[in-house]
Amino acid sequence: SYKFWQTQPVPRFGDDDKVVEEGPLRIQTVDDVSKEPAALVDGFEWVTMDLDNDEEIKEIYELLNGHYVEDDEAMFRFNYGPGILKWAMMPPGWAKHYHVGVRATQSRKLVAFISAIPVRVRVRNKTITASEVNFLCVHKKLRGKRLAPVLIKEITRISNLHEIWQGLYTAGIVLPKPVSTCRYYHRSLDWQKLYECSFVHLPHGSKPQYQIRKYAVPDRTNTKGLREMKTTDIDAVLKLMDRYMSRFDIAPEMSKEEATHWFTPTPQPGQDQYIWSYVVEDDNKNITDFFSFYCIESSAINNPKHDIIRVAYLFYYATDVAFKEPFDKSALKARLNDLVHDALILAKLAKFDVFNALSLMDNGLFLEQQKFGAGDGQLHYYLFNYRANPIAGGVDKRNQL
Ligand code: YNC
Ligand code: MG
Repeated sequence: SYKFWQTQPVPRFGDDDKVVEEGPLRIQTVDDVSKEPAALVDGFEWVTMDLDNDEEIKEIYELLNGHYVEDDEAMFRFNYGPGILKWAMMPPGWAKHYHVGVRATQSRKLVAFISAIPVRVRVRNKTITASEVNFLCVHKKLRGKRLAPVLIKEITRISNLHEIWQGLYTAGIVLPKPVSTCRYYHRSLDWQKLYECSFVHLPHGSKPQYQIRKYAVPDRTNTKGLREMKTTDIDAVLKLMDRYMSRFDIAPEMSKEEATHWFTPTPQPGQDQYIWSYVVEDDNKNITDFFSFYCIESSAINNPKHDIIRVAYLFYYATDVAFKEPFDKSALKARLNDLVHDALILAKLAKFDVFNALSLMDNGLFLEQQKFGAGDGQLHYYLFNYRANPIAGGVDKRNQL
């Protein structure tokens, strides 16, 4: 098996025990890279998608809305709106050539897509430039025809032509070979609606009103000095985040422009909000804490009562409590619980139905106390053309889950 992946520069299963020297698996130069895309089967052609063109972003939106990631029981499918798609695929450094589509030659219909963004990511003590690949999607009628490997090779070729030799990606399926694996956790905010969507079940011996009460949250936040983040906070937030993230084995390295994009995007007229960012400012005007979450709606497939659920995803966060010397795990735990509790309140006020988080960073310190429940989904993290030792659940070494 893995007929395609076994031909690619990725680690194999089986050589788990020995500690390896981390670095690229294959070294190439631009001269080794084909200047033309591989031919597609008859009747299909490569296109570059223009996300600034309203028609073309709509085509990508419609392909993904109908054919992108579903849960195992096909009850929900991601429904990224045009606004969040542009946010995700057009950060600083984005380029049109990383928005790769396949069209049917006759009908002009968009039938497949793959994208990448350039990122800097630190893996332990080394920082690499990588293509972060996302939104790989093949129309349901073209599944199982080995089109996905062709798309992956094309985004690799284009990255290589621009002297990017490493890749970073996540998937729900197991491929050779995850560098880290996380679990999804869900915290109900509108239990009744989630129940009507079969997203949650009534625990044996419970009653709906007990569940509703269990997940109720206050209607105002608690943390003194908590306020919405502004673009003028970026320097302080970046400094706080850099220091906080240095505690983990894998972390992004963001420029000021990237942090501005990811945390305080410029809203486009008429577009719904999809990112929420907050800071805590103390009496001396220092930014001591930061957290953010973003919105991806999911379509409730074939549900008679509800069309979509609004899902908040915990994004980055940081707190200076982590820098206390000596390290005080219980103080960090208390602070993170306060912050995430406020995040839940803010998400509820913003009409979210559920709040998601992964088993990474310091999330193990608050998931249980904040009434998150383990989901059945896993998220595997992969590096392309980079050999690295496994990273335990993305969790701080001093602070295992
Ligand atoms: C997947 N998600 O194993 P083998 S995540 C990678 N990521 O190859 P076919 C995948 N590979 O096993 P289909 C994959 N899913 O023979 C399948 N594969 O070695 C592998 N779903 O190809 C699979 N989006 O075309 C097998 O399969 C081969 O028609 C089979 O198409 C697959 O965006 C897919 O889940 C996923 O749209 C497109 O099922 C289709 O089934 C679909 O016969 C719903 O393909 C949507 C969905 C995936 C979301 C994502 C990240 C993708 C990362 C791709 C890898 C990037 C590598 C780095 C490149 C840059 C490097 C530089 C520099
Ligand atoms: Mg296919």
